[in-house]
Amino acid sequence: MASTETDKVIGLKLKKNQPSDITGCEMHERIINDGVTNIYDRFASQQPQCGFGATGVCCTLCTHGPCQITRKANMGVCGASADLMVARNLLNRVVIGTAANVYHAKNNARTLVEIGKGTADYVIKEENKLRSVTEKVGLDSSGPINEVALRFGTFFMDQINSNDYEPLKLVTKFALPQRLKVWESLSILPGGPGSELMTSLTKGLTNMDSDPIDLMLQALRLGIANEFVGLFGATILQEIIIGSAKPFVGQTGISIVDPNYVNLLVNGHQPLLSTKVMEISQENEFIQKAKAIGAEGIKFYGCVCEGQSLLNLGNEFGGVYGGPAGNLTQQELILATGAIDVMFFDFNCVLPAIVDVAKHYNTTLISTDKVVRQPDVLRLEYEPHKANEIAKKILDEAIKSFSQRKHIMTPKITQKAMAGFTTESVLAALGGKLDPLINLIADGTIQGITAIVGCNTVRECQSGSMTTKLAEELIKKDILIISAGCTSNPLENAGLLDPASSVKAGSNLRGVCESLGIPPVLSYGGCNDIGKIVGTVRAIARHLNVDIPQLPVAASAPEYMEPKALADAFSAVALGLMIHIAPLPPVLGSPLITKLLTDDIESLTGGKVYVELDPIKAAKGIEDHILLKRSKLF
Ligand code: XCC
Repeated sequence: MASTETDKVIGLKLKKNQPSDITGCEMHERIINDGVTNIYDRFASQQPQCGFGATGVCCTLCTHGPCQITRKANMGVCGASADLMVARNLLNRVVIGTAANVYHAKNNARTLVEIGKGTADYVIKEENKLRSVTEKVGLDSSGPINEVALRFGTFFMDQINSNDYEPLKLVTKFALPQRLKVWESLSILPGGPGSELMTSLTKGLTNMDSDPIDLMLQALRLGIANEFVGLFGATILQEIIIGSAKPFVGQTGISIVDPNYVNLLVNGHQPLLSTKVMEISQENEFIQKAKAIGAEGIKFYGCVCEGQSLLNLGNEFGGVYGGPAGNLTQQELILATGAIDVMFFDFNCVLPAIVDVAKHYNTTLISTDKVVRQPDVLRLEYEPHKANEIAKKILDEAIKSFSQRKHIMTPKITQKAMAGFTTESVLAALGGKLDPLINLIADGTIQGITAIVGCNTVRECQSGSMTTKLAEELIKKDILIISAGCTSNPLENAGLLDPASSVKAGSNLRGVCESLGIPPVLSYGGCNDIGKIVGTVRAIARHLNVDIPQLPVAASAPEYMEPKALADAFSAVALGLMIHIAPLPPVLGSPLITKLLTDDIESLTGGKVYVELDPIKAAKGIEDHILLKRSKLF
């Protein structure tokens, strides 16, 4: 996109309930004209929404309720205070988020075990990484690679299922020693997440745990398990099986959908199957089948986090991967091109309404994991030993669906994006050592690092605009951005993953980006890749021999939307990071919990939550935090 067009996107005057980018607006208009349901219009029809739910003071757990805290009732029927309701509601959401991330990790571990047994349709891509993590957890890393896979995969499964009274080895072996001490002193060093989740759910029962502080400490335990199993753990396993990210320049946006091809869209977070579909789509049998029905070939696109994860794998699949087409709020708009033949989903975030949208645009939907089922939607559910067979069936469905297309409309503006960063590739760009990055931070050329992560929301018409404005403000202040999750999508739409966007950065950061040929926003992939960002932060802390809270770094989830993001926020706070959050989390009904999370908790873990809905003010708050840390460290 030319810079004048990019400016138009950024400067676009937002009307209520519409996307924040030109292409999104074009497709939104189309979907409205077609009379098809969409997230923007549904958000409008939900207004005004419930203030009790929004501030966390509504309890629906028992038949005495629903109870709400009002001016005339400062307790529920059971006597639950606003503090208890807020804390319990929050813990229950952190439970759901952690469970989902651990479920994802478990699927990866199962695949590794089956590779070890020789029954999976996969081989090990990153042998060295597997041997190194196996050694790190104290297991024998020698011998045939399949035996190592079985050993580490079994160990990982056992970790998930271990008791909550035995400290999790994945934490004790990988965390910084300074962090372990903090967590031990607070008694929040977690055990196996399966068991921790059971304990948390039990605490969250009515008339069980009525200590709001204890409920929040439990949420921190889950946050730690979430990071080391659900985020870091899941991505390490994934890298071992399908390979690590490498810097790569691709195209992004809804317009990448090319109507001349048989088109598949994957939506979710678990790329083991989608990479298999891409691999098999290059076989002559499928290329010929596509050509026989008049298509030029087969193309593949990603939506939500998986789109970002796949972009990060680079050019692995011979050009089959067209790129990330959109975020959660755009999935209906992508189908509205009328040129998606199959959309398959392997995890969240697939909107229930997609079933109606897909009917209108003749897209075949397929669920590929048992946790994401929809009525009347075809199920071809992933199992490690059936991946080849399922991939072929998905491709056949797409070829069958191609001839049933009608109403095609593809917009024009695509965007160039450089992605594929990890600790390793950032180090490689700097000559293989951390010193150059540390020196740049120490001398103030880079003031600090902010991880902008998580979702996009249509709330208050943010839809990417909050994320983009925040990032633009921060890079002006010479703060380097690392992104992971759906946040990368609006940042791509705004051109901030294009190295040319370094002109928007402060002069010092701009100089670094131009000399290295990188953008001022480095994408690490999907939201599970947040674990890799933490890996980079840990490496910097280790190098400087300090603890994470001492570093000039911060996190932000500027458009957080759902429970996985809340679990990740508790991971960040436990790790000692300040995490900026918008929109308002459901805690304001409790002065105690609000103060705990935004203030008091800093004296316990070193981390805290910072809530600010204005992107300019949020950037200033993050800068102040980074400057304070700098003044103490250097
Ligand atoms: Fe869903 Fe990850 Fe959020 Fe995107 S970022 S809206 S969870 S897909 Ni996690």
